[in-house]
Amino acid sequence: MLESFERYPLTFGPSPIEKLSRLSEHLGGKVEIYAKREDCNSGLAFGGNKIRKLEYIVPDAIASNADTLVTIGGVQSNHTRQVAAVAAKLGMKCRLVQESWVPFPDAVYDRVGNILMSRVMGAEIEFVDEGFDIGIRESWEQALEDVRAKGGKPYAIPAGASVHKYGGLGYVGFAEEVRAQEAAAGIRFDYVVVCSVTGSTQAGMVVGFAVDGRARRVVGIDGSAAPAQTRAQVLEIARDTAELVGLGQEITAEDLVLEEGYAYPAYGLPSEETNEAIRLCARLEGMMTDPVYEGKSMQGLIDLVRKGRFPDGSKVLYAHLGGVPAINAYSYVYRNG
Ligand code: 5PA
Repeated sequence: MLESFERYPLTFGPSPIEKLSRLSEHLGGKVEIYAKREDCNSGLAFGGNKIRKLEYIVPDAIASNADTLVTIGGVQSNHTRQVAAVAAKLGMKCRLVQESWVPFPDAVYDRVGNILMSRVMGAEIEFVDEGFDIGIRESWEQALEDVRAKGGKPYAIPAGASVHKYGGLGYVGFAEEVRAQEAAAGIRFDYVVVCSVTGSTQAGMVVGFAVDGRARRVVGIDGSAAPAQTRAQVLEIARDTAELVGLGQEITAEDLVLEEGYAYPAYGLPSEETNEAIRLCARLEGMMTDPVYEGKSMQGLIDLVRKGRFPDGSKVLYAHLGGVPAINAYSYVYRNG
């Protein structure tokens, strides 16, 4: 489906799939859990889901003759760190708007983890005192204007590289990659579990898996704590992406599964249950997840397995989308492990 789109390689190649045997056993052994390791998909500053999305956006940025990538996220945004890495790799400048999406008081919240790396990679960083919102922001539009006013040529990448005409393509490619890995291994996954916030990760998967009738087997776990907005954005991106790639079938609201029960108490803040899931997965599998995104989707996965949501014998693929650097900004929460 992606043959007619240009792709600029930024990843190592297909990301590995591994079986989480000890976690599967711990949860009763009736469901086989696997992880697709998007958290180690690239050598660009620890990689993650945005690197895969950016492979289909970068050709457009290069063609536009831009000299500066401009994007937005929270202070500990993984997305802004990945855009900073890609800009460095391309020899472009990078301008980042970091809004106060998470009211978190850790003393070094704005010094460590993602933002530390963005600084080291040379991005120009601007803090804006605005709360969480996945929509198009005035601060980002102003940053684009500011780059232009100073004689630069900006290229606009929205939050999470999501509401961009090519934002959904990377995760259509993920589905195609999974199909090839399934064929090679002689297995087939019954469900895919994925964290959803700005939406293009899940949207791309829904389109990619619609090809073989598995759109509704993509189980989104909301991490935004604003699920109505995330749901609407996933649906819009999925529809636009379906049309763009010529899917030949319509994506409806019923095709979109989004579990809303795990993002509490707020976006970016882990609950005790999220922290238990992070510890359980770390202690059984040595696989780290973060308190903002993947810890919540891991919590969702564990809870849904325990509740019997996946029939016995199911193979469930957990998409690990990255994000671990942010855990450094929560050092006090994990001071005793
Ligand atoms: C993010 C997003 P989508 O935004 O495509 O729905 O992906 C959610 C998601 N897991 C899941 C990790 C590790 C993520 O980083 N992060 C954002 C960021 O600014 O980092 C876009 C919100």
